[in-house]
Amino acid sequence: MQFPTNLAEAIDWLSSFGAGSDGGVTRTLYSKPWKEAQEVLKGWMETQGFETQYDSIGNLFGRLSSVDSGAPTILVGSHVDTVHSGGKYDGAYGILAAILALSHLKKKYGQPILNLEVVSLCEEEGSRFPLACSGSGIMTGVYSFDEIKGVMDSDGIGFETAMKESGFGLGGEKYKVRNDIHAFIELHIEQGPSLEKLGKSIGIVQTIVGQKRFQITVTGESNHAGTTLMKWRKDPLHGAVSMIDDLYESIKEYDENLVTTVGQLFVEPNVSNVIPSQIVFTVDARHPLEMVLSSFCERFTSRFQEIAKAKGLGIKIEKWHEVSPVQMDAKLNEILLAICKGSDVSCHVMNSGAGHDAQLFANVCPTTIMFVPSQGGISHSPLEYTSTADLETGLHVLIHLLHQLAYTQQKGGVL
Ligand code: HGY
Ligand code: MN
Ligand code: MN
Repeated sequence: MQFPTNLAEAIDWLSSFGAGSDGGVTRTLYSKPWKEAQEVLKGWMETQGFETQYDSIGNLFGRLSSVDSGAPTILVGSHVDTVHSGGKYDGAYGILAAILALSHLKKKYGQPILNLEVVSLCEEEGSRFPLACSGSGIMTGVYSFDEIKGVMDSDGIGFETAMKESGFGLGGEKYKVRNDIHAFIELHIEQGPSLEKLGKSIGIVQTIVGQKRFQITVTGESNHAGTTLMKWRKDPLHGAVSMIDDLYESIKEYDENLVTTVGQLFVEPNVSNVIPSQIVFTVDARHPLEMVLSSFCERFTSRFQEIAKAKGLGIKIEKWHEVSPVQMDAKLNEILLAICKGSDVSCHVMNSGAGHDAQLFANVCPTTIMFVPSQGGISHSPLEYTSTADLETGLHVLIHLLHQLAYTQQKGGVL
């Protein structure tokens, strides 16, 4: 296997695992391309002299041990899974840059004072199972394995079954939550237009917005499209359309930082001359303030109930993901700001509208995430693109940050 020697090569190399004919990348949790990607990342890390290992759910680690085995660990990385037909950079960039950064630091400075560890997190997107950030969530103890092991994908395959088929699995033992993480650092594409519009090279994230994701099931009476008068109908699609319209109308009463998306809509039986029996659609809502997010979600869920009642329809509202807004670590961000200033790298302090694994790590250790620009702000698409120059700037800042955290501090670290 020919491993990459630089970031641009690495991005193309990793994106070949799960590459689609539309130029997108699909690497869902425990799929074949997902496993191949983890395996080749493991191989590459080993050529760099890192000690590699998987944990029992498939998070992959590459460790550069400290001179002092009892030292705490600085963890750096991102997620290896993607959305369906996603881009080359979302998640992958953070893993690849971390490997190159540790390899550079090892070559230039030798063993660190604090342990340095790359992590390729198994799942963040929620693109196979109705759960997101399972890799970081289990690792940090925010999620318990028991609460997610039975979750099913759209083919009815359970999380634990898929995990074991992929060669992982809790042999009955409880997951050992990592409590040795001194700080978590994530380098990621912005997935939005701000840095490009402002002409800035680095985004320093202050707050990652909170998000709540729902699955809504509306049921009615399926019947013949020709013989059933409108007054006799209990049409769940008509109900769903009223609900979705109400959702997009009501959001106008809130500030522009509240966003909501209906990303999926399934019609049963999905036949043109049959009144549907059931509609399933998703709602994703996000805001930097928990209070606003909760009030919006309470409002739309009660409105959906009212609409269903008025139309004689059944409704089931399931919230399958929620994560609160989190602040990134002020001390880490102060160091980042100083590094950018010292290296004459333009930066912008901002919020993240996208969710990230950093949101989970922030529950257990000082955490920050920094961004590089996304061309046109496009992401979760084959058109996702970040220039090599911008990728390299992010890597440069990451190297400086990791050097400061793991090579220049006493055992107690800087935080
Ligand atoms: O959906 C998100 O916020 C992230 O890109 N998974
Ligand atoms: Mn991501
Ligand atoms: Mn993503």
